[in-house]
Amino acid sequence: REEYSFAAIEQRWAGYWENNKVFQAADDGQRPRKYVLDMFPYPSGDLHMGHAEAFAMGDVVSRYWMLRGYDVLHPIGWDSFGLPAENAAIARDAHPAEWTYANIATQRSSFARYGISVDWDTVLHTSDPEYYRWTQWLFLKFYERGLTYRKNSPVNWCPKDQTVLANEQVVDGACERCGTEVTKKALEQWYFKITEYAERLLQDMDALEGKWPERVLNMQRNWIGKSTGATVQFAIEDGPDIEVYTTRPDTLYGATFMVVAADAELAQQLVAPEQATALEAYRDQLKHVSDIDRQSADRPKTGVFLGRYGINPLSGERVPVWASDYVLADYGTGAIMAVPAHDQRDMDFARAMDLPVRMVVATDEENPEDTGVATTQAGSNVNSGDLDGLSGTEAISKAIELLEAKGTGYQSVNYRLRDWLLSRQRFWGAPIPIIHCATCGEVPVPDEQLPVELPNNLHGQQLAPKGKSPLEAAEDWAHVECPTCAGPAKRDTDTMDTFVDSSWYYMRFVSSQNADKIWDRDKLDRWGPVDQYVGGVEHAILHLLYSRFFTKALYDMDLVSFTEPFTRLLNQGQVLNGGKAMSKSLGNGVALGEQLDAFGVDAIRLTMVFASPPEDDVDWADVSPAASLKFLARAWRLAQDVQQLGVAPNTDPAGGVVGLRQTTHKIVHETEALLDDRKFNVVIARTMELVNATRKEVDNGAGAGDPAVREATEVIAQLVSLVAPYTAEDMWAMLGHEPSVARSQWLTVDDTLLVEDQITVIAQVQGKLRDRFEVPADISEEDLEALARNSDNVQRSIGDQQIRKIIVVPGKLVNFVVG
Ligand code: ANZ
Ligand code: ZN
Repeated sequence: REEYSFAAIEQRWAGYWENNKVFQAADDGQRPRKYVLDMFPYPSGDLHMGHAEAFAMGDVVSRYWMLRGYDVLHPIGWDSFGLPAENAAIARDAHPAEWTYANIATQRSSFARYGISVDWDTVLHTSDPEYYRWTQWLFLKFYERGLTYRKNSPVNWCPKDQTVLANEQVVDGACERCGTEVTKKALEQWYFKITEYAERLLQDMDALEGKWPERVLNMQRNWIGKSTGATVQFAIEDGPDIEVYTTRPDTLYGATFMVVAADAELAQQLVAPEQATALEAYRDQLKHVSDIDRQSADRPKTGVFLGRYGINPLSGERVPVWASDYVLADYGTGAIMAVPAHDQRDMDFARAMDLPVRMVVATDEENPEDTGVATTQAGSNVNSGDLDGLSGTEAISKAIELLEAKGTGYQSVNYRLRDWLLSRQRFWGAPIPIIHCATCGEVPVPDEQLPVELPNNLHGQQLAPKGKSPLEAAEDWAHVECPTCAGPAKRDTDTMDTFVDSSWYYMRFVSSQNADKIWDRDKLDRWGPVDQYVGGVEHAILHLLYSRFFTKALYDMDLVSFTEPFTRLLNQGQVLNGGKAMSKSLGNGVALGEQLDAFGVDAIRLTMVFASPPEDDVDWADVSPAASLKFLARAWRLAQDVQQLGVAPNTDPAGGVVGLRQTTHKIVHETEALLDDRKFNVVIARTMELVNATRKEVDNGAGAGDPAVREATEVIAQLVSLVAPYTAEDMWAMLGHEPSVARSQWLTVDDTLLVEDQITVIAQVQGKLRDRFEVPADISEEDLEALARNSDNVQRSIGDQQIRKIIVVPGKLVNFVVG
């Protein structure tokens, strides 16, 4: 008898699926479709444990849907532009493409070994000119629609990577990639107008409720940051009117001063001549303060009086106007009415500058005028003219009503979301397809000249960060004829943020080899949107928000027919070791390759999926790939037994032992619900139960020749195939079927086999039998007791005696002790 050997089994099936295109979607209109997608990998070295986990999870869904008879599209590609390749190229004096495509080759063969059910004919790489041609084409479509524009403004700058960053790439004031503290720089940069979509990005999340992790939805909601309040006009003596944005128009009577963002142009427009020098000095000093410090609550408040006074539109009061850094230039109107009694930042400023504090909402808290602690609870308005006695939303509505009547304010909405800064001063990205002409201005590169390919003569040190794009050095490349006037002109030398590439790749997959069109619209209509997307929570805002924006914009351009790209989202957990994320500095890394060599692909995949629910972290120190391997061998031996002693394939299972058939059908039935719920680990536990029940029947029951054993073993092969494709394929062949198990038919559950096991229990009073019931075997103690209590015979026997004690023996009896 052959022993289970993962190495021999892997060898037998190596290349089988790819060579036979087992996982190519038929797209023949015969069957309903499902589109499963894993976030595509970045080609930094070989696959690691994190990839192994994420792809194992996605594969469960993909393989399950295939077994359920769906035509499944499950593609793979590489997010292959980006900084690491460029840094590697500088270090090795090479071209980024060399490093990138070598890593892709390594990862590709690892993916093939890992047995992921992908269609290898649809592969794409975002750094291929055939792909980025369309990234550029989309840039121009957005440009045509006014959704791409260039502006000069202070931007986030990473001093180490020497490039600008989007707001989304600044995490706690640092570059999300290298951790360097981000500074500000005034630069002319390209933006996508994502703010135009803020409200739709927010509203459409309602439909994702329950389908996306709540955590991701909340992170996106917070990032979009909708706030509702009022825009209020203050007239300025000897100056232009100022508008302020406030969420608390009910506190208008407590506005004892105003503050303008010191770095906003408004501050310069407003400042009285005698204060201009002071303002300039303050602004200079600001340049050295990071955004994070500016917003920090415990930093002492600083500012400059602008020498101006505003008039409160409701009270008519005259209030001084200050400039400070705690007000941000690019939020709301860049100016506020300060209400120190009810806003702590304003309170701190008032105390620092000796400005008056006036309580206008009386609450249970101590008077802020005395304590210096702003009060924020709900209460009743005081010192507030017509607003006196009102509270909360009533006071807010009334204030807005009064402002509207005077024409000095209105209800308004603000979003924290900012436009997406997409240009980068780096080499390894899609060149921005714009030509700058002294005569014609910005000229889009005509379609027929796309792609604007990267020059291939730059490498090594020429790519070193210099604060301007390395493409500036490619003079032959940069200097071109203007497409409009044929005069001398220059290409834009910035490249696009790689998040632009990944914002639309899921659409390209439906026709990734189409050289003439970005996608085949019919195919995209048939396949899109993605039914199940799988990837890490680190993309909660960046990639997922950008993709949602792209989808909506493309819908508005009538290029796609759906408005949300990913119907369901699964965030797999991390793989830890010893309770901590694997890292070089901790020295707790686990090399995927070594694990695969030691235990085989199947056991590692099984271990990943069995360890915990997919959203939870897996601690590699707590799991046992050796136990997984043992289980796989046990499952495999059942197929071997059926091969040697069992009935032929396609034998009617109806004559098989009923007990095992009931177990099989019950487990398949449960599995369907569990898989819809993404409880993959529980599915594996059920599979283990089925293996045990079947083994028992083979060894101590009806034997391997019973048709129920074949039926159960075939189901086991299918369930095993969700995580352990090599073992499952081998089992399927031993069971006498043509490969592939992936294309086999899912068992149709026979409802008559689902009846729960019934058992007989008895009810006693003082140890004497009084009644009997047929109940489900797994009845709870409470239900059993209630059933016995309600029995007529039992009640008659107890009569008016006191029940002193009730003894419940699960599965057997209930005894009432009375007297
Ligand atoms: C008066 C007031 C009284 C305020 C009060 C709050 C409490 P959210 O909810 O985040 O939208 N604000 C407005 N623009 C600002 C800017 N550019 N920089 C810093 N702060 C700004 O916050 C809106 C509130 O933040 C506004 O309401 C304003 O202060 C402040 F008891 O106005 B409030
Ligand atoms: Zn021109």
